Amino acid sequence: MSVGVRRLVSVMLAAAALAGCGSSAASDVSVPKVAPARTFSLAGFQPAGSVERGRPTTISFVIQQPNGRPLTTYKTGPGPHTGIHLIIVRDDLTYIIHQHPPVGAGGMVHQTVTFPAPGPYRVLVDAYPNLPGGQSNFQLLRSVEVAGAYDPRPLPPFKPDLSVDGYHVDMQGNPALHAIQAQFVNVEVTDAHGAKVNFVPWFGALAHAIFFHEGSLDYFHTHVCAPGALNCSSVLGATRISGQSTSPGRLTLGVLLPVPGAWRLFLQMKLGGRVVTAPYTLQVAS
Ligand SMILES: [Cu+2]
Repeated sequence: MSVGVRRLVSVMLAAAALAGCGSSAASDVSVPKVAPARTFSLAGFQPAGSVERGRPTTISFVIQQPNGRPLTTYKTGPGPHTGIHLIIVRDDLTYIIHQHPPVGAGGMVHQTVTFPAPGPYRVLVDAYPNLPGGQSNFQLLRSVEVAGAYDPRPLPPFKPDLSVDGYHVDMQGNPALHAIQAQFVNVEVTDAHGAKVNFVPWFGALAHAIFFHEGSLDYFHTHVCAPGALNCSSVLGATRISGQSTSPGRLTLGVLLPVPGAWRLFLQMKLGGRVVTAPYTLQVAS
């Protein structure tokens, strides 16, 4: 998420807090009127209240343009940077849900998800609008509370080799990562018999690397594509980065993170017809 978006979000939250305190405040207190932000926003977001774990829940919203009209046209075509990406993480980064909901009539978006456990969740809508001269993408945020006792877990330490759904995912070395620097990390993926897997495109990429910062939940997202693939790179400031896979079982991930600290990487790929998520804790120096 860009600093600009974060600033806007905090301005909007401050505006909401101001509006919300009107009911209990004395009536002679004058609250300055805050003009509506000229930005994209989520309208009609559901669920409005807390939800239950383990039960299908429909998330729905419309993205409202700065001019107040619903956003109905999104980028299409090759590569992963199309449409809407709905990414939901529990605040402690123990769970992730990643979906690509279709956009319905009037820009309405519906996606049914099942929250796995109680606690607060960050809902991140990463949108790629198809607007002339517009920005390539932006993120909008909401929170959803899943009822029940929240038992937050600390991030586990970095562990290079993971067993996930019968696959072996092995990050080569313990990478020395730095904020703002574009770096590459190699990952090997083998199946239960030790054979190198064949990566297949899933939503425009052979693998998706989704990064969230511990605590602040800052976000970045890079992709691994086949050589010569179109629209694979992600942009942070003036830097572009994309990962590559030139042989079976081997991914070269692009890592480019805006701030130092502990990050959780969710590495996702489609193997054997289902999405496999390998989570890594990465320490990023300044
Ligand atoms: Cu992706």
